[in-house]
Amino acid sequence: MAFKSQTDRLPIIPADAKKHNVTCHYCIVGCGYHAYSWPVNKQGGTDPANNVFGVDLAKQQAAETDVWYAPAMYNIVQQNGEDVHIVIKPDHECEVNSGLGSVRGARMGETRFSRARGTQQQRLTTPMVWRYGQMQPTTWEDSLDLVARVTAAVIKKQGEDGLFVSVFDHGGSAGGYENTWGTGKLYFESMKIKNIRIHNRPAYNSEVHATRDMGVGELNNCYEDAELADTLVSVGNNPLETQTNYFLNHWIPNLRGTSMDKKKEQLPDEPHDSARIIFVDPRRTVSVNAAEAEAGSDKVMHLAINSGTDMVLFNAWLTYIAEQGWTDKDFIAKSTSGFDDAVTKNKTTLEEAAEITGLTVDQIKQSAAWIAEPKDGGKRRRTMFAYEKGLIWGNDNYRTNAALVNVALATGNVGREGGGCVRMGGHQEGYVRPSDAHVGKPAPYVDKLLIEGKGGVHHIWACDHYKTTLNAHEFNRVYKKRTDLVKDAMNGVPYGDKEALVNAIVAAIDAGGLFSVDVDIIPTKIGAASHVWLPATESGEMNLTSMNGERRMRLVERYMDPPGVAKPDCMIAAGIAQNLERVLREMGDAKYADQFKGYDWKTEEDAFMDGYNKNAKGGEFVTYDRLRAMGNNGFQEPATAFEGDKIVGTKRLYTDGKFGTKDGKATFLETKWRGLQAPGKEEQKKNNKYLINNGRANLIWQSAFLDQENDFIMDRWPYPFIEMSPDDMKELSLGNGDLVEIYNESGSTQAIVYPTPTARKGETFMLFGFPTGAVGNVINGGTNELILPNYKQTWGNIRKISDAPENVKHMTYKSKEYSAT
Ligand SMILES: Nc1nc2c(c(=O)[nH]1)N[C@H]1C(S)=C(S)[C@@H](COP(=O)(O)OP(=O)(O)OC[C@H]3O[C@@H](n4cnc5c(=O)[nH]c(N)nc54)[C@H](O)[C@@H]3O)O[C@H]1N2
Ligand SMILES: Nc1nc2c(c(=O)[nH]1)N[C@H]1C(S)=C(S)[C@@H](COP(=O)(O)OP(=O)(O)OC[C@H]3O[C@@H](n4cnc5c(=O)[nH]c(N)nc54)[C@H](O)[C@@H]3O)O[C@H]1N2
Ligand code: SF4
Ligand SMILES: [Mo]
Repeated sequence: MAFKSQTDRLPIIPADAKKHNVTCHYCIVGCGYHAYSWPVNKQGGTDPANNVFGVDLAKQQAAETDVWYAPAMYNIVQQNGEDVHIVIKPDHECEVNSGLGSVRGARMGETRFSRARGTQQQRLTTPMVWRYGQMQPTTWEDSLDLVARVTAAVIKKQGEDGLFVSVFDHGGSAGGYENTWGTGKLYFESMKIKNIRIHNRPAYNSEVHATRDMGVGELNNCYEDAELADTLVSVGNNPLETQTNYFLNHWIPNLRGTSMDKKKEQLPDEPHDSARIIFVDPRRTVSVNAAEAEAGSDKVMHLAINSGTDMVLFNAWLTYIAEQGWTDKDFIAKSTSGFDDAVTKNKTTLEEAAEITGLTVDQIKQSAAWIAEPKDGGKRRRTMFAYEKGLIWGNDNYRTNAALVNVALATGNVGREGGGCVRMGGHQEGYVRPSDAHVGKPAPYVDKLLIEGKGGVHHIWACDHYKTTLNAHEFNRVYKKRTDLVKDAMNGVPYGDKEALVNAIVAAIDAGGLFSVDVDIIPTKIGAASHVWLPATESGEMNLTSMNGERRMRLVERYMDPPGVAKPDCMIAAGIAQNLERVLREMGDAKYADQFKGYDWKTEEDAFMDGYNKNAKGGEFVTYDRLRAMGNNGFQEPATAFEGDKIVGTKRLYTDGKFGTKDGKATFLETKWRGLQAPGKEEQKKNNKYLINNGRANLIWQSAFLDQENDFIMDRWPYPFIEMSPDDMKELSLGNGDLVEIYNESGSTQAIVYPTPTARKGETFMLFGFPTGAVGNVINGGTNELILPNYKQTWGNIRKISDAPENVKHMTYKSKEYSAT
């Protein structure tokens, strides 16, 4: 039987409970929540005067009531050392989610650290160092001293290029403006670190260079545009599962026709209908299913292209739309450059495109018409283009990204209501750092350098490459070997003799070793190789700011104590800087030591003021107090003024037709098809039978770092799934839930088989980044010229390891789809 929490009743929130603003820190959407907390020895009552809702809870509430919360939203945490009840429930007044939760965000309560209720006991409560042959708890003073001594010794020997860094660049938790600034100041201002990579890719670069080079920032519209569009185009993106409440609260109303009043009111001079939607994805996702169920299948097109061939489709759209005269000529003339050239150079016939993408000529024609054919009366169609990891981690990222932006620009759909050409996004954003210009372009391929034995120290901030990088099998093998060299050396000297210890570490590094420092909230897979763990706080255990996919900035107020002595990442960065300053001074290098001044922040708010307030565009208008007052609706960046008692924001970008290039004109780019571009992909495809497409599932957040300790999730997914067609299963004699190995020339990994009738033969889909099986092991090291990984185009073979393991036998293997009736 499936897991049940067996909670009979929950305490009622009393009328005088504390109420904090919370933005869900999981995905880009950034849904508004409130955290209610009150002393553990107190409860509210059903009488209107005795509960926070002010209603009679003894009566049955209406179906759509706001007056409820689930066991998953509840916990007992600490505030200033005292136990308090906490309920973290969706905010109905937040424009982003209008009270919706998701199967991730609505579990924020039960995934908090609680000694009283035993949840998330995996959280790190104290720094840990490798000592006497194992990780041992210690103090901040001791651990940071070791980090600083080894880091300084390596920099003295190898220069700053000997320090390798892996670090988040996002908002939400593990990030936020406070923490990107703290780490950015350390590595880009005090130092000029070049061998640095971002959490999700092996170099320090943009995921979407092309659109930026064209002058079009990737988050240029607002969520309301999805309610105003005539046509939605979703490329390589599964929004029901990955941007859930954006899809449910802003796309579905348009597909159902319930945003029609809004359309008529805001855009009165043109005809309106409910939206049509086009999905470009080699696999049928549950988003396609949901769109069909809600809009009717005549309004939904699923273009199931051959993996990695998006660019050809987009070039064919551009060619055909230009031929039909459906372009926005005024906009092209006034606000862009290079249109004619791009149309000539990217010319792709419908037949050519059909051949390469596997679509029919009719599908390509019809989708182009849905995108660009004028509406009745000749008004231009409003089309919103949204893309995410199927494009970003797809074949030939730069050109494919550019080819899509070409279509959006040609049809005049950037900077207008119901338009936009945008990333759907992953985490929230929260980037403010000193310039990274010294890193260069292309940026160093950090993983490759580590595998080649380069670097002496590695600082890791909130990433778990063992689960989430490419070429992971080889990376893990070498990383373990190199860090083991240092562990063995540390085992040979007494920890208390600091000088002997550092000398032994440095000697091991000289012999090919690597010293590893992991800043995380839990012990991770890569952390098993590390020598120091530094415990960080999560969102809610500190004050944290970030913005969502429509640039909506909010403050999450600290609503609970962090576990043990965990600190915000920005304060840990400050601690590393201060210790480096001290150690360098002791070493007699006063000049270099001086570069590590300026970290005397007392709180994360000080880091915010030093970073965002001074450095972000419009940052001078933004303070914690002002953000707090703006509540869960916040404002949309960039801020342009502070008027009355409100921060004034920017709803959409580029409404004036001026873009982010030198001459203000958006630039069309040449995007010629060149097959599977990343080195090794064509061979891999030739040599292996199955496409190992991979990505996300609704229930699981990222590498399951919190989910792995959640009974509900582990009951459903003790192993990663691999979706396979019943035909493929039959050929390999596989039953539901059988444990299989996925293998190729780059490595191997494991998953359980999930029968999927809609999967095409030979095309599988595996959950990414899971603790009990990581797809990264079979992804080869090939990237594009700018060092962007190509996780999605992966091919492997599959063999059975065993019948379904005991802990998956209870699982359902029903279709993940639902029907409208
Ligand atoms: N095969 C394949 N690989 C992929 C992808 C794919 O689609 N397919 N997608 C890529 C993408 S888009 C992403 S974003 C990456 C994700 O890759 P990672 O960033 O490596 O994975 P996460 O699970 O997000 O883990 C982040 C770590 O941060 C820790 N953490 C959480 N909050 C905090 C905090 O506040 N402070 C600190 N210091 N630590 C914290 C967690 O415990 C966890 O160990 O994977 C990439 N890899
Ligand atoms: N539930 C949940 N939500 C999340 C996350 C999570 O871990 N769990 N993570 C967040 C993060 S960090 C990110 S980056 C986003 C990612 O959000 P998405 O990009 O929506 O998610 P993915 O599942 O990685 O990939 C999306 C789709 O790309 C398709 N795809 C594969 N190959 C191709 C191709 O060649 N062409 C096209 N057009 N499509 C292709 C896959 O079939 C898949 O359906 O999700 C965010 N939201
Ligand atoms: S959709 Fe994203 S931001 Fe909203 S509750 Fe779910 S995980 Fe959180
Ligand atoms: Mo991501």
